[in-house]
Amino acid sequence: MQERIGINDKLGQISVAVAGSASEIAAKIAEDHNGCGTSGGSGKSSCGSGAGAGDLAPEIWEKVKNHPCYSEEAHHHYARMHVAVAPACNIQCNYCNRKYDCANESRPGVVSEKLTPEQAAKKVLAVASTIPQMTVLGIAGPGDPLANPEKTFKTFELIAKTAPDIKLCLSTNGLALPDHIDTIANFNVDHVTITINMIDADVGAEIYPWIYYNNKRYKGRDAAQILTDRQLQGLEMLTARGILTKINSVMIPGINDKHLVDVNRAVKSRGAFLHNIMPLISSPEHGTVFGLNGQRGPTAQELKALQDACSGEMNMMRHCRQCRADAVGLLGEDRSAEFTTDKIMAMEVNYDGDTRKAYQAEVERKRQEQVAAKRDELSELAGLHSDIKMLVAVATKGGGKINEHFGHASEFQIYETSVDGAKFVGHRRVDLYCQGGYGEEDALDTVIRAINDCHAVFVAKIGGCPKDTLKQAGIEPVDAYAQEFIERSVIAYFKNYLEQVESGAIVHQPKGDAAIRQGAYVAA
Ligand code: CLF
Ligand code: SF4
Repeated sequence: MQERIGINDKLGQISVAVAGSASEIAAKIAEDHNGCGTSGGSGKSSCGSGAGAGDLAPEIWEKVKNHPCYSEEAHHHYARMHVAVAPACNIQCNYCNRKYDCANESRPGVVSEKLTPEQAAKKVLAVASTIPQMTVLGIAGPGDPLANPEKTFKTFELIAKTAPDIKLCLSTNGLALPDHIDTIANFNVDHVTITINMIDADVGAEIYPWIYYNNKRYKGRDAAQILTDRQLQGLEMLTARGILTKINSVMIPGINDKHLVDVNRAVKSRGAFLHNIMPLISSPEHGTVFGLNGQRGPTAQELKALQDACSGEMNMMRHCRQCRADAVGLLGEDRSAEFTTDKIMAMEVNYDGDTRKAYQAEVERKRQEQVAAKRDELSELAGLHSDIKMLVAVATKGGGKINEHFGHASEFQIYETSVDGAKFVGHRRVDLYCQGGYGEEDALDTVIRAINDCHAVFVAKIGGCPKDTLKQAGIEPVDAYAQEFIERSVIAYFKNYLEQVESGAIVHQPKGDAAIRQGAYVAA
C-alpha cells in the first residue's frame, strides 16, 4: 500500500505541475522514462515492457517490476491470475462469440467457470498461498469488467482487504470507462488495459456491429464513433490520474492492420504506457463473424513487422499470451485446472504475507543473477560492429533459463540478437513434438514452420531425429547452454557466430528478413 501511495503522490505532483493537461502529463511521463519513451527497444536501453530497473523512473519501475504483463523481464519470474466475475458485455466485436471468453484478453473457444465476488476472493487467497510469486490479480472478463461494475469492484474490495500485497489490474473495452475513473483510482487499481482497435469510425464499423450505450443500441459507424470517443476520453482521464495504461489492439489483416500505426500514435500522445498488438484468433469453430466469414489472422512475420514499425513510436508489449479470463500462473502456463471452484471450496487456505514476501525475495535474487549475467555477456559485444541480426528460438519453462526439452515445448520464445544484445520479440505456439515416448512427425513440421525464420533453436535437450530434421531445415539445434540464462547464452552464441563469419569459417545467410520486409508497416 505504501508503495502505491508513493507512486500516486509522485504522479499526482506531475499532474499538478503541468496543470492537468493529459498531453502534457503524457509528455512528462515519457520524459521521466529517462527519455527513451520514443526510442523503442534497442536491446541495450529499451523502455516499457522490455525495460529494466535503470531504464524507468524509480516510481514507474516500482509499479511494473513484478507485473508480468507490464514488464517483459518480470514475466519470466512472476505470475498473474484472472477471476471470471464479469459475464456481461456492452458491445459486440466481430471476433467474439458470447459463449466463450472475451477475446480481448483471452483465447476464444474456452468456457470459463463464472464466479461470484466471494468465490473469486477465496480463489485469489488459495492461489496466492499455493503460488507465492503470483503478484497480480486481473479482471478481464469473460465479458467486460466495467459492464459488470458491481461484481468487479466488489471483488477488488474483498481482495484489497484480505490480500493487500496483490496488485489489481483491469482490462476493458473502454465504453464505460469514463464513468468509473474515480472508483478505479479509489481502489488503487494501478494498471488498466483498454482494447482499442481503431480511431476511425469507418474502420470501427467493420469490427463492431453494435454497442449498447445509455440504454440505447447503436449500430455501424455511429456505434464506432461513440466507442472511440469514449475509449480515448477514458485513456486521457486515466493518464491525468497517473494510472498506467496498456492498450491492446487486435490486428485484423485488411481491416485495421495499417491503421494500427495511427492508433499507436493516438494512444501514445494520450499517455499510454504500453501498446500490445495481438494477432486476431479466428477459426470457424469459434462461431464468430470473422471466423465464419474466413477473415484470417496475421502471420507471425506480419505481426512482428507491425510491432517493429510501431516500436519507433512507443513501447511495445511482445510477450502477451492472449490468456483466458480465468488464467492462473506464469504467462504461457495454465494452472487454472488446479483451482476449479470445487477444489477451491474444499481447500484449506493459509494466506501468509510473510511467507510470500520471503519467497518473492528469493525470486528477486535469482532475477538479479539473470540481469547480471546478461550485463556481463553484453560487455563482451562492446566495440563490435556488424549489421547481422538474427532470430533464435528458445525452449523455456520459466526463470529466464533454457530449461525445456525440445519435445516438451508448447511454445518457443523468440529473441532477436545483434551487436546490441538479445531482445525478446515474441513467442510462437507449437504442437508438442513428444507424444509420450515417441516423436510426432506432423508436430515437427508445425514446429519448423513456426520457427523457420530462426537461425537456431536453444533447448535443454533434444533427440537425434528432430536434430537432423531441424538441421536440414536450416535451423541449428543448440543444447550446449542447457539450464543457462537465456540472454547470456544467446549473446554468447551470437558472438561466436560473428567470429566464425569474420574468420570465413561460415557464410551468413539472412533468414526471415525478406518475409519481414514484405509485411512492412512503415511508420511515416
Ligand atoms: Fe490480466 Fe491483462 Fe492485467 Fe495482465 S493479462 S488483465 S494486463 S494481469 Fe497479460 Fe494475458 Fe496478454 Fe492480458 S498476457 S492477455 S496482456
Ligand atoms: Fe467479446 Fe470482449 Fe468484445 Fe465484449 S469486449 S464483445 S466480451 S471480445
